[in-house]
Amino acid sequence: MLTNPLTKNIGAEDAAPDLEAYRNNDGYRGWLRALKMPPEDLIDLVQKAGLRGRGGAGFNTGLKWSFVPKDRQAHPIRYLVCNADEMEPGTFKDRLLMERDPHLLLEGMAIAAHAIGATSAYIFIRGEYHLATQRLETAIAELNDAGLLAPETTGADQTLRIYLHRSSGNYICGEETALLNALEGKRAIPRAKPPYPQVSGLWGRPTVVNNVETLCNLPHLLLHGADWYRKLGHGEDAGTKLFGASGKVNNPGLWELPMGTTVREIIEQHAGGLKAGLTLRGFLPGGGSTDFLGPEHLDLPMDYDAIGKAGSRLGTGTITVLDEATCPVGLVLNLTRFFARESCGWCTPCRDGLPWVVEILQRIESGAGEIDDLELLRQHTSRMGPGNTFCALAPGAAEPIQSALKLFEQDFIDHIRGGSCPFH
Ligand code: L3W
Repeated sequence: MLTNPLTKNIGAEDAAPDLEAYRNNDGYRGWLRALKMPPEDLIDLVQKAGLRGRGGAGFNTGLKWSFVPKDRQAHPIRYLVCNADEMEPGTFKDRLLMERDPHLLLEGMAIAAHAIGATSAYIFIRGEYHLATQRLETAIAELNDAGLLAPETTGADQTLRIYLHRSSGNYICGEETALLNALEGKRAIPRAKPPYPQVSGLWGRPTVVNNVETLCNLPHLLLHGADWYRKLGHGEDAGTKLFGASGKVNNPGLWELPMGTTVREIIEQHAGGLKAGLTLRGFLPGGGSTDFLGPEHLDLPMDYDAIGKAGSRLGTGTITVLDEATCPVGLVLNLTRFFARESCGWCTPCRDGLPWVVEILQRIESGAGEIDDLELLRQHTSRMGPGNTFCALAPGAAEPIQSALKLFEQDFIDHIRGGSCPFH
């Protein structure tokens, strides 16, 4: 039985299957099956399969689709948007999928569009993803030329149109409502939620925003069923996931593994362990906007709830490893500089708070900090917490800082007392 649905077409060579090769390998069969199902049954199937959003929040995908209004006469126009604006620090999973198997994503989009009744679908892609853009453009043209998205195949009233939109913005464009504003040609600032996009999204119409990897799970889920999909996971969560590791490991990269694979297996087996002479001090489980966990959490399964209960988030599932020879203050400063630069400036705690935090971290890292700065950091980051901003950027940026202050407080104190960075 298939155990690597996301990467089954990805070989050693840097190439992507064209439409013919993709179809010869079960391609678009999941979608043809989906087309025979009433949308409600399709939504139910995906919900029961337990597929959770792979963009970082882990919201149940079928449940998200179920919020789209059922009454098609009252809501004739609906949109599907694929969030391909991958910019989370340490995260490079969606890029692999788009570059190496673009038809898998397009098939997933066609399935999702059928489920929610969308006849227009957008891929909002990070502007720097040149190769992925090129390969998706080619794949969309192949699909259109083959007439596969036309009513004769889909049975829908209209052809499904898939548009590729290159982002000219920054990290905040990956937040789903800022993304919708950017697609509408407006300034990319988050909108208040509720209303959630499923009810009022692009141009005020019901809209589902799904991450690339989430959509790539759909073709094989349809082909092999919900039970098969659930059993792919080793723990509480269903399916497989592209897990990654970066930092001073021997073999940084990405691997498709069952949900629930332990952190230890990813770091020691797949990433080949830390480089000679280094030991693990901590790790960010899934991107720069998650909390650090320590070596005592190495045997945790990479599941949403298990990582959540340990005090962090699975996020994007791409682990950043911190070794004991790397300065945690410098690492956190680097991340915070990124988040401060990428803030859209809409909310005060983010626009003004993050540059303040950068200034304090910079002071500490350079050895010019004072012991009161630690309390200042705690205060500033607590003011960025959930509920104080429109979106998750500032609360996410606060997570590595707050957890570093708990786990590595002595390093901050050593910088201040020693008057310089002990790692230099
Ligand atoms: C209806 C409700 N829908 C939630 C939907 C919502 C959205 C999804 C998740 O941030 C995280 C963030 C980053 N009724 C609903 C509902 N929904 N409640 O579910 O929503 P939410 O608000 O939990 O999260 P979010 O704003 O989408 C995502 C973190 O991911 N992250 C960042 C990843 C970045 C990338 C990238 O660069 N591509 O993936 C990593 O950890 O910090 O916490 O669709 O509509 N009651």
